Amino acid sequence: MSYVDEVIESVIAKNPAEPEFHQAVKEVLESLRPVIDANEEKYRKVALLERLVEPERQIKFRVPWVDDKGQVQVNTGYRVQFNSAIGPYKGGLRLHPSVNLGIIKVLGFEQIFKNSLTGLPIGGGKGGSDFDPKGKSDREVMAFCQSFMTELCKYIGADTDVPAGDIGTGAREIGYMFGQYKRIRGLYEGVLTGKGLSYGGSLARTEATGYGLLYLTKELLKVNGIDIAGKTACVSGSGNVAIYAIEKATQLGVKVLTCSDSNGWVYDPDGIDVAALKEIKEVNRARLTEYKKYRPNSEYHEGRGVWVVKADLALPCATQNELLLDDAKALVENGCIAVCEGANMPTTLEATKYLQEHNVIFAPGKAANAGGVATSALEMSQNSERLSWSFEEVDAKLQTIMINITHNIVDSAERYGHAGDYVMGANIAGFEKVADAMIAQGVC
Ligand code: NDP
Ligand code: 2IT
Repeated sequence: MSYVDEVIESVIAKNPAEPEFHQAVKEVLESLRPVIDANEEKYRKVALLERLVEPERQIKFRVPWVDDKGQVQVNTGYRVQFNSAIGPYKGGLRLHPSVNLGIIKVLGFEQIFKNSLTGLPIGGGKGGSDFDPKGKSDREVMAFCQSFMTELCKYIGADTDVPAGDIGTGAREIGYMFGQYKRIRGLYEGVLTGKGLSYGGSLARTEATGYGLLYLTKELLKVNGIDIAGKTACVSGSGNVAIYAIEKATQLGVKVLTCSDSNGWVYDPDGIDVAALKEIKEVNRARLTEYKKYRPNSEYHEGRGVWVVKADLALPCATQNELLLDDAKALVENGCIAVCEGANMPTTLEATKYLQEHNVIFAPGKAANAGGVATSALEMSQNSERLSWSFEEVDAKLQTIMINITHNIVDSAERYGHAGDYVMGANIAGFEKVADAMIAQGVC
């Protein structure tokens, strides 16, 4: 049996209750086959893959807090510190009822390769809780965040593990967590990123994931001889990533026709109005049903459906497994040119294969959404030197990083004879640096 198959089998045997993790390991290791087969003896000897798929540490803890009725609630908190070969653990905190250890491990595993692709010194980690901030009062969110950080603060630090935002964790949650960390540890340090600008946050971090997605999309289209200006796009989601993807797409001359939340989706034939979207989602924390009040020409539909709208580009920016095989078929039918993932693993494996087989340019999230964590690493740099850079400076660095990632994934795929397979390109480019560092550091 090949080394890759052996390791996949042992991951399934060792983690029987984590089907999402099996899937993620399979996806990555399968596409790394050309590199692993070429170095099999060297990697086997040091059990490189067995170490790569085993988190360095995983922490699971109780998060008790009191709701507005005086009732005690209990959630589960997680932090998976997956790999520190190239830097301190780095990755977001997801607050969503669907969170469990398997999901956090999947996201932490992906984060290793994503963070490596940025070219910056950050290892892979992820965390979160099954707490749902939706519908909670500010006080309840604060009570949860303080309790969560009371335990998490024992395991993180500016040079060990630096969490950030993800689904359900935005500037408000990061603020409450930072306050509690400072209070308990007595340290004013860059322990979290995505902080507010008045206490160590970086300009352009809020915009970074969405903007970065468009910088990569533009460059990847250019590599393929296509100009992004004048194209149409479908976007899913209406959170941090989606909002700033829509904003940058619009600035680049793309008309964005859709966005969505977990209840329904909007079609706006005149192009999504970003200012209206920001007011609904960032200021009022309301639902997309409100959008029609701002744009009477738009349509609101319950349920899912953004991928059936005819557009040149598809940018999934909501959550995992939101672009299914039937959606991929509809996109191909409608002449879609490119799918670039703003979210983490929004496209199922079958849908990805179908798109690639039908010559749709496909950029995986670990490359396409790396602008967020890259800018988090820039926030860490600013915190270390106790300086703040201008928006233009951070944005220029972000653009350079995304352009470098684009060429890196294109070249890596070509190097192994799979030109145009950017999933393989991203996995190989991300893996090589981590593998070198792990081997250089010996058995650890
Ligand atoms: P937000 O919480 O700001 O927004 C999430 C959006 O996705 C909301 O519109 C939400 O709708 C929708 N959504 C969430 N869960 C579901 C679901 N199960 N079904 C349908 N819609 C859903 O999160 P972000 O924008 O930060 O994150 C979006 C994606 O991007 C995630 O996959 C995240 O991991 C990834 N990502 C985020 C980065 C960042 O810097 N924030 C960086 C890199 C990747 P509703 O409000 O109704 O729940
Ligand atoms: O998935 C991701 O890359 C993020 N949620 C951002 C992580 C970070 O540390 O900024």
